[in-house]
Amino acid sequence: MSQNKHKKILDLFDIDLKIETDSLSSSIVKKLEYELGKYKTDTHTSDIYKALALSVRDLLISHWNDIQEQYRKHKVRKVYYLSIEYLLGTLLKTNLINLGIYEIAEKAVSNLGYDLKELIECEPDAALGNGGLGRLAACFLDSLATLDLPAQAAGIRYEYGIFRQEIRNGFQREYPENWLNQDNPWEIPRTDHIYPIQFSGSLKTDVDHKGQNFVIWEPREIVLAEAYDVFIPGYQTKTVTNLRLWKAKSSREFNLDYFNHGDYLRAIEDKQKSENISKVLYPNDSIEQGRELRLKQEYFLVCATLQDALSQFIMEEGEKWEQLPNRLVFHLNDTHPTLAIPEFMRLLIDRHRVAWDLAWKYTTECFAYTNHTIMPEALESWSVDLLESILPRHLQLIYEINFKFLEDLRKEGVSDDIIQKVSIVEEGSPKRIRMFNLALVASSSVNGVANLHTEILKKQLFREYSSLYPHKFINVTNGVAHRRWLLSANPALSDLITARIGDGWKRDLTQISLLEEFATDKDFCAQWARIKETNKQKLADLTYKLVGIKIDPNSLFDVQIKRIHEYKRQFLNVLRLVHDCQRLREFPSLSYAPRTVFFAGKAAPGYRRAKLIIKLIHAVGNVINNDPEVNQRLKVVFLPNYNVSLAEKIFPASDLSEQISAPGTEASGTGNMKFMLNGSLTVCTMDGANVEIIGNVGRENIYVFGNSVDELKQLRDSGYDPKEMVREDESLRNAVNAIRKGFFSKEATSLFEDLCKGLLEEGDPYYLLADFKPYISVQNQISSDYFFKETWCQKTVINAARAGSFSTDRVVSEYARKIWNLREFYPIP
Ligand code: 26Q
Repeated sequence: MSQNKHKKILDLFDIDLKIETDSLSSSIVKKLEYELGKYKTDTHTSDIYKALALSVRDLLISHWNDIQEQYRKHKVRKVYYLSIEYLLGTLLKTNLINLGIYEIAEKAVSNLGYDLKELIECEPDAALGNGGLGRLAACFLDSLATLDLPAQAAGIRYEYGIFRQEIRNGFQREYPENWLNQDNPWEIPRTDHIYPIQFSGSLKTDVDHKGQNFVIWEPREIVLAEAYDVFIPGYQTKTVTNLRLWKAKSSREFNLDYFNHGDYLRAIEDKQKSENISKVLYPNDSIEQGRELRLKQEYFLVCATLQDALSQFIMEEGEKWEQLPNRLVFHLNDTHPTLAIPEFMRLLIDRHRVAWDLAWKYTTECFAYTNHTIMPEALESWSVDLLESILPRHLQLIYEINFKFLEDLRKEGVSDDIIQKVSIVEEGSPKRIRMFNLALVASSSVNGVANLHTEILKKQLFREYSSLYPHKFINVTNGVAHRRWLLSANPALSDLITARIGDGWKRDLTQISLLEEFATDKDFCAQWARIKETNKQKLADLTYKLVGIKIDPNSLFDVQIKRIHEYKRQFLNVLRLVHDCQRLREFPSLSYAPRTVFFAGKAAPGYRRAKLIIKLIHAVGNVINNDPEVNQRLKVVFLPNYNVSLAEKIFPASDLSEQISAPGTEASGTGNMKFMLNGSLTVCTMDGANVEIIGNVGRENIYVFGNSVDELKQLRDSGYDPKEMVREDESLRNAVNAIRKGFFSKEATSLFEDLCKGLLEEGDPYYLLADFKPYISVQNQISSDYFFKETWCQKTVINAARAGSFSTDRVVSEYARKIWNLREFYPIP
C-alpha cells in the first residue's frame, strides 16, 4: 500500500478511535460495577484486568461491526481458516499494542491505582493447541488483520486446553487446565449462531418432484454447535479477525426416552456425552489414531463452520452457487479439518440439491490445504468402520469421490501401481480412508511450510500426486507474528531498534535489515548487549522462583524449548551434557565458556519415550547441578509447563538456539525464527526452515553441523550401524554407557535402558549417534567464540537484521496472493 494511503487510513482511524485516558478509566469502573458486579472494596487485580479487557473488547466489537457491514456491501471474497488448534497465549498486551492504546491503558489503570504490567500477568493462557501448528494459526490471525485481509477463523472452544505440566521427582505429571474457570472476557457468545451437528444413524433415498433421487440422513444423535467469537485486532488498522470457536451443547436437556423409562442417570450421562465434544484438546502433537471422540471433534468443527459460511453466503447471494468460488475459500490447516470436503459436497448436494458435477467443481475451487508433517506414521487416516458408524453419508460421498477420481486416472492411462498409491481408500483390513489423499484430490493447492519440506513432499511423500498435478504444489515458508515475539515480548530491544531505524519494521519486518549497518557500531552493540544481560537476569530470577536453581546470569544461555519428541533430539543434547560433564571432571582446567542449558516442553501423555527423556534431563541435570567440579561452569534447567507466556520470557533472554532435529523430520520449525529476532545465535542441522535461515544469515553467522538429508540417505543405504559409532568413539561410548548403566539413575539403574535400546538395538532412527561427533565439535567452537563478546554480539545483530522474511505478514500475504486469490480490503469508514 502506498505510504499516503496508509497515512490517510491512520488519520481516519485516529479520529474514530480517540480513546482518552479518562474515558478508559471510567469505562473500567463501569465494567467493574455493572458487568462484574464488584464493589470498590472487594476488587482484586484480576477484576481490573477483566474490566480493562471488557473495555478493550467493546472497541473490537465496534470495529468488527463496521467492517462486517463493509464486507457484505462490497461482496468481498473471504478466507475461512479451519484449524483444530489455536495456541493464542494471552491477548491483553498484544491487543493494546495493536490498537495503539498501550500507554493510554497504562495511565488509565494507574489513575485507578494499578500497574498495567501486573494486570497483564493475571491473564491465563488460552492454550488451545499443542505446538507449532496451533501457534502458527494464532500468528496468522494477527497478520490477517494487520494486512486487512477478509478472513474468518474457525476452531473449537475447548474447555480444557493442553494439560498443565508439573514435574514430580523428574517425571512429567499432567493436570487439567481449566482456563475458562474464571470466565473469558475476550469472547462473546453468539446465541444467534447455533447449528445442529448430526452423528450416526441411517441413510434413506427419496425421489424429488423432478424425479431425481436424493439421500436423507436420519441421524441417531444431534449435538448443537454454539458460536463464541474472539476478535483479534490488526496493528494500526481497524480490521479485526474474527476467531469463531464452537462449543458443543446437548440438543436436549435429557433424553426423554431414558427419562421416561426411569433411567434418570443415563439421561444425564447422554447429555454429558454430547457436550464432551468440545471438552478437551487432544494432547498429541503427532497422531492419536482411531479415537471416536477425535473424529467427532473434527466433524463438529467443519460441520458448524460450513453451515455458518453457507448461510452467510445464501443471505448475501441467494442460491447463486456459481458465485461460491468468488466469495469464499476454505483453508485446511493440515488434514484435521479435511471432512470439510465431503461435508461441503453433502450440503450442496443433499441440502441444496446441486448436481454432483457442479458441487465437485465448486469444491475443487474452494479448498486449499497445508501439510505440516513429513513423517509417514503421522499422516491421518480413519478406519472405514468408524466412519461408517459415525458419518455414514460422508463415507458414501468419499467412496464416490474416489471412484470418479480413479476412473479419470484410468482413462488417462495411469498405472495400477500409481492408482493404488493415490487412492483415497487404503485397502487392507480394516480398510482406511487416507485424509491426506482426500485433501490432495479436492484442493486447488497444497503447500509445504519450508523449502526443504515442500521438496520432500514433492519427491517422496506425495511423489505420485506431484507428478500428476505438479501445478498444485507450492511452498510457503513459515514465519512468526513479530509483533508478539519481538515488539511485545522484548520491549527494550524493540525500543533500541526503533531508536535507530524508526518504527517501519513493526508493519514491515523487511525494514529490520536497516539494523545491519549498526552491527559494527560499538555504542549500539553495547546497548544491545546490555539489554540481553537484563533479560537474562530476569530469566535467572524466574528460574530461581520456578525451580529453585541458582544460575549464573553471565553464563551462556543455551536453550532448547519445544515439544519433547524423539525426532527433535533432546536426547542428543543430553548426550552432549553427559559428555561435557565427563570432560570437565577429567580436565578441570579445560577452557569452557560457562553455560546454563535450558529445556522446556511437554511430552504427549501417552508417549512413553518422550516422557522418559524428560526424566533423563532431570536425572542428568541433578548430577551436574550438584557436582562442585562441574556446576561452576555447567548447569541444567528444565522449566516446567512450557507455554506461550513462558516462551515470551525465554526467547529474549537466550544466547543460543538449539534446532537440532534429524534432517528431513521437522517440517519447518518457528521457534528458530523467534530466537533470531531476539538476538540469539543458532546451532542447527540442515532441516526445515533452518536451511533458509542459514541461507539468509550466511554460514559465518550460524553454527551448522551434522549430516544432511542426502547424507543420511547414503548412510542408510550403505547400512548404518549405530553400534559401530559407539565402538569407534570413546567419548560417545562413555556418555551412552553412563546413561545405560544407571549412573544418573542410581535408584533404578535400568531406568534409561529403553532409551539407549532405541539407539543401539533399534537402529537409531533419528541418527543421534551419527551426528554426535559433529555436534560436540560445533559446541566446542561455540564455547570458544562466546569468549569474544563483541564478535558474538555483532553476529546476533546480523541475525536479527536478516530475519526480515520470517514474519507471518510475509507468509499470509503469500497465501493471499498465491493460494486464496484474496485482496486487501481497507476499512475506510
Ligand atoms: C492428529 C490426529 C489425532 C490427534 C492429534 C493429531 C495432531 C495434532 C497436532 C497431529 C499433529 C499436530 C501438530 C503438528 C505440528 O505442530 N506440526 C508443526 O507445524 C509447525 C507449523 O508449520 C512446523 O513449524 C513444525 O515443524 C511442525 O512439526
